[in-house]
Amino acid sequence: MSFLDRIFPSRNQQPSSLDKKGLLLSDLWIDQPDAQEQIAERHRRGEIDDVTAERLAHFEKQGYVRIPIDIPDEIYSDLQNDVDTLWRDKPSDVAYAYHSLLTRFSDAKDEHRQPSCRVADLHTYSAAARSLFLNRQIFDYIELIFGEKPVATQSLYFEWGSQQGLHRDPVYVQMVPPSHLLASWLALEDIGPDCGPLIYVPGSHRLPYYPFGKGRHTVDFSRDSQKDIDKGVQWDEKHCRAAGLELESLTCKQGEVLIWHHSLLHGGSYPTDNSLTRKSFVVHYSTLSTMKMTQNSYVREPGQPAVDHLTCRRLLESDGCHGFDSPLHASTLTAEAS
Ligand SMILES: O=C(O)CCC(=O)C(=O)O
Repeated sequence: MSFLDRIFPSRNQQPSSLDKKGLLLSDLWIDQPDAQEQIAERHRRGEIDDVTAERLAHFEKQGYVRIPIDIPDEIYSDLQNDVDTLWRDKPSDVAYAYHSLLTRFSDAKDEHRQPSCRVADLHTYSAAARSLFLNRQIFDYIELIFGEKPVATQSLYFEWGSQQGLHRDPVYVQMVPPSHLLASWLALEDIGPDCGPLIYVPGSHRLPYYPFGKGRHTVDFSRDSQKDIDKGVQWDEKHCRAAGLELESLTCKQGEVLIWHHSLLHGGSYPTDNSLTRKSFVVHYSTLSTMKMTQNSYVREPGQPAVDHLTCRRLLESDGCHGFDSPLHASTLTAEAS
């Protein structure tokens, strides 16, 4: 038992977030045993068309769905210009991460603009990114899967692949309740096999979670070590092998979206051609009725352990789609107003 566990015994007495099979507890209709019947029934009643019924059925079985969306060409070019301007101006109210926690852009080093770098909440800086963050075509599917109004909580822009190992989002991204989490991944250019495509394991959303503590699916960096995280990776690999599940990688055209179930194992593969970019935009969503704020942690100064934990309740809205402003940007607005 650790020192912290001895002085705060209630730390370990959180209600379990996992069911008897080790799956994340979920009240979403798509996670109920009769989900396929519900889809068939809605199709029979004419509430959803053939394509939508097929896509929802695929999502329920495989844990993801691919949908092509129409995005005007200027959005792609405006976004690219905004990213170039961002790296030139380095504002303090946008954050990025390069092998670290999120750091303010004002501390960015030009040499960090390379594979595995990610920009957080570009949607507060770029109108083009905001139009993707609050994209009606994607929201329509997210709303169908949740069965209620969604809220976009966070965006991530990748100029290259993340090179992140296979993981499940709820282990790191906390929503209220934890199962109310979906993600969309949008290809900002054609994605071939050599640029380090997105990888995922179809069907893995129904595999049990590695318990970091009793009934605890989340990693807690104050008590879990890299060894615990590695054990979780081995656990996932073992369960995929036992279930005969295989890795797939996403090669696709610009404008294709992949929406994944909260528990789908996914990550970023390594490029075989380092000269290639792999531009993509990821958005996380929860449900508007339950998620009252978003939060992020930012390193106060590069190389320093001190971290600011910021929250944001400020909602942006477009075409009936809602999403949170970034905590970092919202804190700057508050500081300016006071
Ligand atoms: O695009 C990628 O390489 C992976 C993104 C990812 O894993 C995530 O956003 O959770």
